[in-house]
Amino acid sequence: MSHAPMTPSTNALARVVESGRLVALVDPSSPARAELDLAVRRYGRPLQVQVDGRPGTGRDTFARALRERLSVTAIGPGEADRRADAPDPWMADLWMYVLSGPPRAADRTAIAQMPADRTVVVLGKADTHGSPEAAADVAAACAEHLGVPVLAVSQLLACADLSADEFDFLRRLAAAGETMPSMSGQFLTPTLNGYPGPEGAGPFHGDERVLRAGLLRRVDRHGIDLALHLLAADDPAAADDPAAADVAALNTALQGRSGIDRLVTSIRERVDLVRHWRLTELRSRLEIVAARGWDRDVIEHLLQHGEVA
Ligand SMILES: Nc1nc2c(ncn2[C@@H]2O[C@H](COP(=O)(O)OP(=O)(O)OP(=O)(O)O)[C@@H](O)[C@H]2O)c(=O)[nH]1
Ligand SMILES: [Mg+2]
Repeated sequence: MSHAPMTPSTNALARVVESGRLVALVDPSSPARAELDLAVRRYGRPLQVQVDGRPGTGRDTFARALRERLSVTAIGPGEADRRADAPDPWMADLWMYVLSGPPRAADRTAIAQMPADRTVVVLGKADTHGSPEAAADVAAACAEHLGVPVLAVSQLLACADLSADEFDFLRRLAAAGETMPSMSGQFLTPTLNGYPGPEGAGPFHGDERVLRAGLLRRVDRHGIDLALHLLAADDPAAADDPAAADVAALNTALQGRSGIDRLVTSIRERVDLVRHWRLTELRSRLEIVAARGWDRDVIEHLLQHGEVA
């Protein structure tokens, strides 16, 4: 989808609203004042991203990853109540479509209905493809099928927030030389009871099954595998990749391997488009205000000439 280039008057309108001068155009007692206030706040609201995809592809987790790692306002399909907190009405600026493998007919249909210039397609659950290289290959095949770029992201890893207890338990597993079994279910079997932990940490006495089930749910098999590698390979004294130093460092290391940061570029590339659509929205709001007759002259002049009469 293409869009009209910014006209000089739209550019000037942008300057007026972005410099905070829009509301001051009308008298504080004008009935238009509240409308302009609202229009300005909507224009300046944080970036809003809507996450879509087929059920089960990890859409809600993806939206959480965007919020927690990239600080954008994002909602997935299971989080409609979040819209209540958003400036009313919720309007997406960007769409992210989550695939979990090669696109199916339903994906193509859904993607075709989204605004092409503001839609970013991702291969989610990238960690389930065995290796980053394998995930990149699948993403490249998806991109070829769809004719748009597709980035591989592990949204669950991006949300990694292991607790101190989980960190301690993983450290003990790594010290005991345990690795992630090929069948996830086998990981649930306790092995550590009474096992003397790493140096200085006494024998283990927690609820191993609960910890193991929690880890699988929270970072899945690949996250556990990665954590065990980082904790086993890492020398806490080494300054270059101190993932084993503490739980915060491990969480940061896991998040850093999620690929979520690469979406920053995809978002930045679309910021001008978002600005364009927000100005279009602002214009139509102002047209409605002028049509009501409130401060009609000053607003119409602004819309036509992009400046104050
Ligand atoms: N391995 C892995 N699992 C993930 C990832 N993201 C989400 N999941 C899991 O996939 C399941 C579905 O995740 P949701 O985020 O609820 O996905 P959804 O698309 O909203 O799914 P529904 O609400 O069930 O339609 C959960 O068990 C998640 O833990 C990921 O990046 N990697
Ligand atoms: Mg969901």
